[in-house]
Amino acid sequence: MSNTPNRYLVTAALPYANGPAHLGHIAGAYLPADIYVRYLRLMGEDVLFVCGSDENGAAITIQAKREGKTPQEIVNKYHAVLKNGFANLGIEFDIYHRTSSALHHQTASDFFKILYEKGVFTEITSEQYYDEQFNQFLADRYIQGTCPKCGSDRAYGDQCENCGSALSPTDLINPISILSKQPPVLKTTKHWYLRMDELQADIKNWLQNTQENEPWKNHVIGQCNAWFNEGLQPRAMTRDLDWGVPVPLPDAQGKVLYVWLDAPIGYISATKQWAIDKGNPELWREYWQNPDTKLIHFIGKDNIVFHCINFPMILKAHGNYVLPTNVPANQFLNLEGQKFSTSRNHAVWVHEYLADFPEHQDALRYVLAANMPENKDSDFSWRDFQARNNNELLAVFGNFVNRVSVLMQKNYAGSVPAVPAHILEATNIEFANVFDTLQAFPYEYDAAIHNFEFRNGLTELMNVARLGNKLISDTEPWKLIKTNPDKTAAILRLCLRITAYLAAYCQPYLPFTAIKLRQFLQLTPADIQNIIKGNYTIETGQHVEPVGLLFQKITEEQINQQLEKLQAAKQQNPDKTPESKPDIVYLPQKETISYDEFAKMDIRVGTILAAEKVQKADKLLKLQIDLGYEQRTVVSGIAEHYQPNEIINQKVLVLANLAPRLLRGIESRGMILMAADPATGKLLFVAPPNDSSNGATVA
Ligand code: B3M
Ligand code: ZN
Repeated sequence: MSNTPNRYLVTAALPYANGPAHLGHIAGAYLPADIYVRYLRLMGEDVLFVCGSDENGAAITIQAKREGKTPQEIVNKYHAVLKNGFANLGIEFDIYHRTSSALHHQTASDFFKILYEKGVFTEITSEQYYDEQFNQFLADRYIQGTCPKCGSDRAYGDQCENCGSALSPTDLINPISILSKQPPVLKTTKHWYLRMDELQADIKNWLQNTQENEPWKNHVIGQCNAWFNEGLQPRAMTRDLDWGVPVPLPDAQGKVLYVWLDAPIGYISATKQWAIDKGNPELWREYWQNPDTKLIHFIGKDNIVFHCINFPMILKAHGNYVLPTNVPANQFLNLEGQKFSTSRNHAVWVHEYLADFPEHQDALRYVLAANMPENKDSDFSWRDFQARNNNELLAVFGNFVNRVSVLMQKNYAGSVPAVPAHILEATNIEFANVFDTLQAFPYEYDAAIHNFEFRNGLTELMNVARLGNKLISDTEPWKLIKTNPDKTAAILRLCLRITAYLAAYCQPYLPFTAIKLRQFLQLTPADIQNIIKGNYTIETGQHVEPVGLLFQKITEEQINQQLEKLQAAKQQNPDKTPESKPDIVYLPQKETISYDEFAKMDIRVGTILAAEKVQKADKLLKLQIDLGYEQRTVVSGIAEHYQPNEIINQKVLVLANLAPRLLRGIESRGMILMAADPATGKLLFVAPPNDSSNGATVA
């Protein structure tokens, strides 16, 4: 709420144009970005919001093979689906660009050349899998084989989707090329690796300094620190592929830029295209090169290292670019208690939602914002969607506005009634709490949004609607008008004031509703500014239009249809389980103990705040655990099962009163409870629900 506008460049992760977007994507990056941007615009800040389709990489070429199309046909199709999906949900980018464009190719290519000249790459020749029938090197995703960790025979070269382990193609047992279905051969190939090891110290320093001015989310910093503690390694910035931005070097035939370099430069090329479209091609520099710009990246947690370490490293090495001010990454949204899965079609697709629930964009925005996975994974369920729409959005917000509209039409034919000054004053004094709340609300709302606490911001907004509902319920204007018409009129004016605040401030979350409210109160842009500045006045005789129903009830039938749809998808795409399951060996049960012996154990709910490998101990991780009443160090033998960065924010059960033990010179205070899977040997967290409080006792 400053007088001179700040300049913001806001980005949302570029989705791969190999499929449509689902609700997990929306809650993860696009909705929070849009709420943030809409609020900044409302506050008169200078803000540019860029995004686009990521149209390069192996994901696209695989999809093309699957659909029997060319990569260009695939990206054309899904670029349109993604773009329309966002637009129809009210996600308002200033530009939605694409990385198959000539401008992007040029920008990324030039960027690579400058980095190359600065000497930040090292050329490494290594052996990689090659398909002799198709005459091409195989991207990690093009190789399938048996997972060395769990035995699933459908693991990919980068990851086993059965057990979640991160893999390298050479880890796979019996690898097969998904192109020819033949075993690939190892062949040497040269790539350009970013010296992340050499650049680590510098970027770590930058990240620390940035924190001093602007706190970042704990889970984001935790993940970065886990990477730093492990030590960054050089990472290939090029790939053998025939689709994407060619490596602009003479000895690089058949090689393209890798996503880690190519995709974030897409933000820059999108900004350049926006500037060209504006008729001022150099304007992009204001956003990328003027040090006053605040650059904010909205992403999901799988892209944290990419945006917090890799991209800033590249920008810094290039020089003359701003670095991110904040990266408010979200965690993941689940669907009905399970991960979204594209391959199993366990998903709610944006375009299908919009077809099934036309005119219900704000209902979805509301529910996704209320459940946003800001600091931990959260869940979308159709029952919760129905309950929040019917019991909150409709029963609180919609009901209040509707009551005001009906009272205004019925009693005053839509014209703001006159009230004798002394009655107006007396009524305003009687309901001073309404003014107090309306005065405090913008500051709390502002703080929530600037802290990326969008759930809290929404609660603040709904509290304004609750305030209005309570005022009407307490005063019952439909009765009061018979005995005290002047006071009733004064109360209605107060209700209109509350509605005006809702009209202005619901815009970031509920933009479709905001349009209706502005029409209802006939608000001009100047009126909106006055509401924000706290000096909006309601004049006698001012006209209000009848407002139709803002929200519609979601029926049982609609919900059942959606649940059936999910169930049908599950039956068509059952979980892919390994064909040959290893024999299960159950450990014999231990000897019987008394209840008193059990009751001596103090088991508590905790959260892993930080994790790092213990030097020279393959099995051990050093964990920092928040137990609510205190934080402590626990050394746990899970290092062969989990990478430090994947367990930050994991909820755990801790045997809290275990006598301290010294492990590799570290005092370990307590023990994490793990389940050892009898089939795979994998250690799994015995995880309490995400909403359980740290320090809660277990018995
Ligand atoms: N499409 C990769 C991913 O989804 C990529 C993100 C680009 S953001 C610059 O993980
Ligand atoms: Zn596995």
